[in-house]
Amino acid sequence: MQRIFFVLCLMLFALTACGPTQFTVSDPWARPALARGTGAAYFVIENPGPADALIDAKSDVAETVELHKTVMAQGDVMQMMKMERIAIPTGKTEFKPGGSHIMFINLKRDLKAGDTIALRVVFQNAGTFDLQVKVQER
Ligand SMILES: [Cu+2]
Repeated sequence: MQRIFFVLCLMLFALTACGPTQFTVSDPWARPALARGTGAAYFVIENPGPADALIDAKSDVAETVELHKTVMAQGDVMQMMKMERIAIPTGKTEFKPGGSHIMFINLKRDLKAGDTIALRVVFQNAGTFDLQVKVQER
């Protein structure tokens, strides 16, 4: 009985699933920031396929661009960790403040609200995506 229920669920899911059928990276944005300081970029990933991983990020906007994850360290302190890769499971993954992000270190110029910055992100399976990151207050 349980098995039949499971199969029914799968069929229902297949009929009603309306997510994207291809890997997408959408809504790239960054907070305003100052030259020589740090900044961060965020976006939403929809991965309809098997687990993937973000493996690289590049931008001319900063001296250094890193993949960061935010973790809870000792004493409930939020700490950012540089990652070589960030796992992207099947489904929706949101890079956001307090979570995973692309870190800009030593910005070459101010990031002002209304600006757009170019950011290239590379995934192990899905490949390379060139993003136009909108600078905005959120
Ligand atoms: Cu960071």
